[in-house]
Amino acid sequence: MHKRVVLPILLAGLATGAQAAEWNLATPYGDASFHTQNNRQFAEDVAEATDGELRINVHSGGSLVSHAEIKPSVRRGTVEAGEIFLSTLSNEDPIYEIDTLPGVAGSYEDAMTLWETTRPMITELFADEGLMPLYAVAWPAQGIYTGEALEDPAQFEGLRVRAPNINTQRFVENLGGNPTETEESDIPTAFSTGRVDAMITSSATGNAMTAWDYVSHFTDANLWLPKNIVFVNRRAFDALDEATQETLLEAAARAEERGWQMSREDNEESLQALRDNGISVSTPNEEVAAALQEAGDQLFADWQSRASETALDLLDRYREEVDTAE
Ligand code: PCA
Repeated sequence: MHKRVVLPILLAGLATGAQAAEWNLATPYGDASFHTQNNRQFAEDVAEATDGELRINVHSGGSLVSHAEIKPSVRRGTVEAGEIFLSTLSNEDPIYEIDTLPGVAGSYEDAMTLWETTRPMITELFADEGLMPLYAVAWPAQGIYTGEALEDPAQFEGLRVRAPNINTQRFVENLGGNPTETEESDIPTAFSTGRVDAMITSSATGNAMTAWDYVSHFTDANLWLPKNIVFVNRRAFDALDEATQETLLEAAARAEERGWQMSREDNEESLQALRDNGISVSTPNEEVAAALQEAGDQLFADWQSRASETALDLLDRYREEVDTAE
């Protein structure tokens, strides 16, 4: 009885001669993150479109390797694919910080134009390391979570603020605060052990990390829309047959489009969830806005002094694009 079922499957495998591949994709973000959900959908799309020829296992929450180890592991090929917070690469090239600068891209449209403009340079830098970007997706705009209403910039004095990357840490310093870099998954511990009083992140992360357990106010300051990038080891990609490569890239393009849409929707849902759980959500008052502007200007000047000619040219090109689009 069994033979009738098994034999055709075996023959089908022999006929294509294909060797099914199984990849691991490591992400630092948890299952509650829309990025992780998008990655899982991407993996499902790939498995379905390739008839299981390429299966991608998504390992969430830093369970396979830690955030800092994801890119080195994918370079070595011990992990085939990974997702990271792009701006954590700022020590490699200031281009990676361009999406965490205030006053550059403060809407999804502009953030997408910024990605399209900088994608070729980032793709080249990744290629130099034997890596290939698959897609990048923006987080909702970054804002400030505090334990009290943020009404006076003097409140930043000595405030211990959790930040997700170096640039945000500098921003906090410019405001007079005391920054600590903390992984998203470590946010609850950072608050519960009293290491931080406040944090800069998105509505999405505030919601995923149940910010209401630690803070009471979210100042939706629309600072910037930083991105995650999903990438693959080039050798692993080259080892796939051409049809599978094509299918993978098509699924990646769809994941990018879907991801940006998910980000918009998550922002709305998360802002609502914050409110529903008792967090007061507001925009910065004039004094706070002025202080954020000043700290941002300083941050930008610092970036400009470090950025390469190519990065500065790309910023100019991006600005031209945005101006003509208006
Ligand atoms: N969430 C991630 C990165 C930016 C964001 O909105 C974090 O805070 O770590």
